[in-house]
Amino acid sequence: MTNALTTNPSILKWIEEKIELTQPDRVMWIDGSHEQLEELRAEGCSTGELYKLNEEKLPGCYLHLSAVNDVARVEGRTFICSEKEEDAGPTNHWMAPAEAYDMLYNIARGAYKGRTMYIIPYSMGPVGSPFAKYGIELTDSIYVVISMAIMTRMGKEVYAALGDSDDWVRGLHCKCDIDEEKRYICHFPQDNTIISVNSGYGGNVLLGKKCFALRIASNLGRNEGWMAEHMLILGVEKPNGEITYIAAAFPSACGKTNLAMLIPPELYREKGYKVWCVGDDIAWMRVGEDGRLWACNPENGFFGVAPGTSMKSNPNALISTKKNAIFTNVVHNLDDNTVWWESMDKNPPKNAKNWKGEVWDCTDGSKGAHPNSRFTAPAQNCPCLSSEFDSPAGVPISAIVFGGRRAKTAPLVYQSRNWDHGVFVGSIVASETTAAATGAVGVVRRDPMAMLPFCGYHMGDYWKHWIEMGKKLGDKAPKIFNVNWFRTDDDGNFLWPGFGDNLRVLEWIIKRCENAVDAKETAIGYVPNAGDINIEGLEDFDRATLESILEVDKALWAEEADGIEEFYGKFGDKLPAELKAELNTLKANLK
Ligand code: GTP
Ligand code: SPV
Ligand code: MN
Repeated sequence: MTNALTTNPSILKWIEEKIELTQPDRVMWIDGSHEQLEELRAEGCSTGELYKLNEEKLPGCYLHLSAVNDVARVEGRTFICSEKEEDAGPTNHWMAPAEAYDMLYNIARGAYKGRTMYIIPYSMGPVGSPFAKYGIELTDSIYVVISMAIMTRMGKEVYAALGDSDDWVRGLHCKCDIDEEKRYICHFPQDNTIISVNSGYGGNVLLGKKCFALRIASNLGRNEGWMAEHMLILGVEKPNGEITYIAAAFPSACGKTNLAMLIPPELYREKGYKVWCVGDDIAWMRVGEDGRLWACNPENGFFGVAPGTSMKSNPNALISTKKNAIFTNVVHNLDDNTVWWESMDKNPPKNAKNWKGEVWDCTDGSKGAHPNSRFTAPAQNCPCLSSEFDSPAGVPISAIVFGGRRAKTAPLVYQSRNWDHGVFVGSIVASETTAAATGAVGVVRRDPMAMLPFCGYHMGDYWKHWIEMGKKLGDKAPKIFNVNWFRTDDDGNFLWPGFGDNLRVLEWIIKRCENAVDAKETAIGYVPNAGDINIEGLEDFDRATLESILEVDKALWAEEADGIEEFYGKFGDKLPAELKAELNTLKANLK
């Protein structure tokens, strides 16, 4: 093959087959160089796929608008194509591999005619680290190439790291006609292969992210004895310099990026507290040589929710977007060629286009940015990026935190009694749905470990894997907690201030890990004594409100237990006995 950047036979063979299938006019081997990326950005601007933004105010930044019918993940069109249907489990859509390949190849046949095939080599995790896994994505989208350059370690060093190995993840993306009826995101765990057709939206086409780092990697982790989770990773530094690392799983658009980049309240800043971001969406975790659980963020950038990101809510995220970033489906401010979204500030631009590219009147009541509009920003831009970000060993995790968006029921925070009970707590996560996926918003659904749309195999086997990891970790296992920042009053107002003030809850969590504070035993686990959550310096928030959001309402939890039992019913024999026992304990505790 001409200009090939590798002699790896498994890569060359696979690419030759895909060239034959898709029939590109041109093939471009992406090497990761600045020059090549600049050339592609310029080409993207010339075709309208990208807009170059104000170089003074947003240097190196671009705006991209996806098709109006293509703005979020499509869970109904996402498939796990395992050999056996049973291995996909009741929470995934399944298609037989032969049938899926056949259908997808029919869609992909000739799909690159008149287009260029870009060959993207990328690493999830620092190249050469024990965590690293490699992938090749073929795409016909410049937006995908320049986004992968931010979100992954992309470039020809991946070929050097791979040598002649065939241990790499195959990814084929074809934009086709962005036809919703022919949109499919398919995963073949037995072949380490992902095929995505008829979409241009990040979550469906940046194949290193949810497709590889969660759906395929969860299979790899199960087989190889590690974990791939939908978790942020952060470090809390105390005034004495000690850093405690926490991993937290919340469903999409429920606050991972915000928590990962938290700025401590003034009171804590004055004392010398700092929070360091290791990752905001995905954690790969394995047992280290010391027997503890170590975590690494396999990504190299943030694909964050834009609306709501402001200097007030998340300055670190906003600052991360100020250079070399890509904005998708936000408002284009035509006066100064910058971007805007709801709640960025109180000054929506007067002369602007909305996320659909239409002239937008900010006074007409319509939203300018799509609720799932996103920024793609290099991790290195983040002012609070952890010095361990590139560490090949990862960071040691002391606490795992689950959470969701619940107006009622779940208290602000509680701790599980032990690892198996913690697995139960993760398995019963429920949350009100958000705009991150197509479908109704605000409906409570079960989202175990925030992995419902991302677990690449049978959820019952996944829970079993969690239980086995606990056995391996023994008394070195992280402590497991659940949080809920989203309790509301009768008028729907959030009761807990959230954001930076969430550190007050993390502080309690860390103290529990150090056995430095007592707790109240309740039917669902350990809940803080209200006096142990520091509310000093909070305006308009009193002890009575705190007590109200720490409350465990037995009647609501009895309903919850019924819901869990019904949900568990889907898993039949695959429901681990440990979880069944935990449900029985919960029911007994509620009597
Ligand atoms: P994905 O990238 O989809 O996985 O989302 P995420 O979990 O990283 O969510 P993100 O941090 O982007 O937050 C999503 C929404 O939740 C934003 O609108 C935030 O303003 C809101 N949010 C985050 N943290 C809090 C909080 O502590 N309290 C309240 N009330 N809202 C929050
Ligand atoms: C999520 O939905 O959890 C995201 C965005 O992080 S996407 O990459 O679209 O999955
Ligand atoms: Mn996510």
